[in-house]
Amino acid sequence: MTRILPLLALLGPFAASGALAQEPAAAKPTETFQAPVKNAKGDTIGTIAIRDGANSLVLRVAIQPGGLPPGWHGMHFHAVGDCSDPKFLNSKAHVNHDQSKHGLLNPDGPDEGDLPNLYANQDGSANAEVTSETPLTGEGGLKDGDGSALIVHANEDDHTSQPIGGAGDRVACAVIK
Ligand SMILES: [Cu+2]
Ligand SMILES: [Zn+2]
Repeated sequence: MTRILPLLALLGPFAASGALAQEPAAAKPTETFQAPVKNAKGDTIGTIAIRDGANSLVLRVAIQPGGLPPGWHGMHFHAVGDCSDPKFLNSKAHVNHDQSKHGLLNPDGPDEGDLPNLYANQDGSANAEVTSETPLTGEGGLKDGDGSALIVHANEDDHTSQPIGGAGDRVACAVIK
């Protein structure tokens, strides 16, 4: 035993450097972000939590009871991190860097802002976790110069029609900046 241990100690560094040489560039560290979700009156109705890691951005949405009308709601990343007006029009259109068509089910889509629908329960609460290929930071990231916003719409997104899948008014907003 006493002879084997020093031998392993000697081999250890070589084995480790050999493994590292085959790895791709260092994996992107996971970045996190949290923000309140506000309704048209400016009241906080929930939170968003984002984790952006090596393979995907993971968005968790948690809406309190009474926060939303029951049923399905379109949900998108909009281009500007501004929730200051009651209709949330300051958040502008969907994040869309390459003139893609809107819609997760559109053959000419999706744009970078498109996300699955959010379902609110009978009590108006909602919890969901969805992924997006749009990064939090860096090229094309949500935290660009003017930020971005997560918008929840009054109606569900059909994921096909232009410009926003028939999702209607904007009813909730979270600044991502
Ligand atoms: Cu939208
Ligand atoms: Zn879209």
